[in-house]
This record gives sequence, C-alpha cells and structure tokens, in this order.
Amino acid sequence: MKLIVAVVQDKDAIKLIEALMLKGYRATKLASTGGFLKEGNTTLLVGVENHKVAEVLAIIKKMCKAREQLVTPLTPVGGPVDSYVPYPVEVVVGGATIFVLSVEQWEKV
Ligand code: 2BA
Repeated sequence: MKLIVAVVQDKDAIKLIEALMLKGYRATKLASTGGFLKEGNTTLLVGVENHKVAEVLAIIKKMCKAREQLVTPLTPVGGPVDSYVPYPVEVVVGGATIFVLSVEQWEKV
C-alpha cells in the first residue's frame, strides 16, 4: 500500500479528482498554501495498492498543467529599502509535486 501526496494547483484539482473517481480511486482533498507564493493550492491524499501507483501518477500528470506566474520578491531583509526596486520574476508552478510514501498499516474500521 502506498500513500500518494500530490500538491496541485487549485485550477486542476476538481478535474483531477473527477478523473481519479472515474477510475475508481478514492481521494482526500486538503486546502493547503504554498510556502513560496503564499497562495492557496490543493493537497490530495490517495491511498492505493502498490501496482496502481503508476496509473495514478499518469492521471495526475495528464490532468495537471504547468503555469507561469509572476511573483514580486519581498524586500531583502536588512537591505536598503529606499533603493530596492521589486521587479516581478516569473516562476513555473506545477504540474504537480508528488510524494509516494510507503504505508505501514492501513485499516478501515
Ligand atoms: P509554493 O511553495 O508556493 O511554490 C510555488 C512555485 O514557486 C514552485 O512551483 C516553484 O516554481 C517556485 N519556488 C518555490 N520555492 C522557490 C524558491 N525557494 N526559489 C525560487 N522559486 C521557488 P512548484 O515547484 O511546482 O511547487 C508548487 C507547490 O508545491 C509549492 O508552492 C508547494 O506548496 C509545493 N511544494 C513544492 N515542493 C515541495 C516540497 N519539496 N515539499 C513540500 N511541498 C512542496
């Protein structure tokens, strides 16, 4: 048994969950916030048998798109604030950040 933890963009979350449900997977959707952008994203927990991991990863890859996003860096700590010009920089967010964890025990009571 594996637990797939996938951090995805909110824009992709609903369609991804629908695609997983259509294939018979169960998922838990958690509202989360990215540490870098400080914006909302979605973390999905999907518990699956070992041999199903590849299929779930394929579904996630298919449904989650990479998007460019502009972010304005914060003023440097301790730096000269008056001469600091905050230029927006572009970061590529997603498709998805995925962790696959081994599950020691799984029970439904
Ligand atoms: P955020 O932390 O808000 O990061 C959003 C995007 O900003 C990242 O996209 C990446 O392109 C960029 N970024 C993040 N940290 C950076 C840094 N120190 N310097 C420059 N650019 C940086 P993704 O890599 O696709 O990550 C999307 C979201 O996935 C992240 O949102 C975070 O919530 C989660 N995530 C990514 N890597 C993680 C990790 N190792 N552990 C836990 N969560 C992670």
